[in-house]
Amino acid sequence: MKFDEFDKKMRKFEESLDQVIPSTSFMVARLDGKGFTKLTKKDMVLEKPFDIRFRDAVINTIKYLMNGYFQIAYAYNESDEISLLFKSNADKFGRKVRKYNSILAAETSVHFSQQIAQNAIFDCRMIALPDIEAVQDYFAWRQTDSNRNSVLAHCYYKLVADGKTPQEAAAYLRNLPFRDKVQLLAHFGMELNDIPKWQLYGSAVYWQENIKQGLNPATHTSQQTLRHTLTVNYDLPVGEEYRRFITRQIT
Ligand SMILES: Nc1nc2c(ncn2[C@@H]2O[C@H](COP(=O)(O)OP(=O)(O)OP(=O)(O)O)[C@@H](O)[C@H]2O)c(=O)[nH]1
Ligand SMILES: [Mg+2]
Repeated sequence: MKFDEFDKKMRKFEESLDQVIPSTSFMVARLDGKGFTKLTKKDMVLEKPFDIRFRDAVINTIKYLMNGYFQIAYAYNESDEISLLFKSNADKFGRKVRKYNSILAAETSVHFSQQIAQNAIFDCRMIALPDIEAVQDYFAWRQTDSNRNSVLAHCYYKLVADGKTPQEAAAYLRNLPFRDKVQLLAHFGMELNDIPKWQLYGSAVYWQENIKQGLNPATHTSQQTLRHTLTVNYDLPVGEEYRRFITRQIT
């Protein structure tokens, strides 16, 4: 068989699972740390349930991704997961799912590992969302997940500090409704207002436009330039306000 024919034959197998996200859809990637329960408990010395150094390592990784060649408009972090909303006109890698999944997982794993000085792995899944409402739903969903997980984690560590074994604490909380978990925290003297907002509702990184006063070297006159800089928000709005906020991040 001639090489050209051979190449064509083999490429067909290689491309049979290729998917491309249509330009009419919004593109989101969700990265999640693999086995971070063990990593954060056994391999790192961290405050429980939340540690600001862990959060900052994730935020620094997000900034690295956003400053790179990916066309990212908005990033959201809760626990060991990162959601990235790409700019509507993002066209890198022909919007091929396998490229985004593999390169984002690799970039995130390498950069985060450097931040914490040990090996950590992230997986990645690409998600195609049909319209702005679905984008709002997606981020509202992750924020609600953050809220539930955060309250659960605080309850768990309060129960363990109170003398329950990890198994007993997990079993006690398994089917406990959210409002009862909030009451349990109150029983231990912790109100929701006492918990930092970033632990309850996650953190976000996005672009902001700033006007910078500078000197035009050619004319020696002062001039204003528009700069896009990354901003980190640890005090995100919630509910309907968060949905409106998300809509403003779509570019
Ligand atoms: N101590 C501590 N643990 C954290 C922090 N942030 C995240 N984690 C832990 O990271 C884990 C993330 O949860 P999951 O993603 O569901 O669990 P996982 O072990 O990574 O499992 P897979 O994602 O399925 O591989 C939880 O056990 C959290 O307690 C932190 O700031 N401090
Ligand atoms: Mg994980």
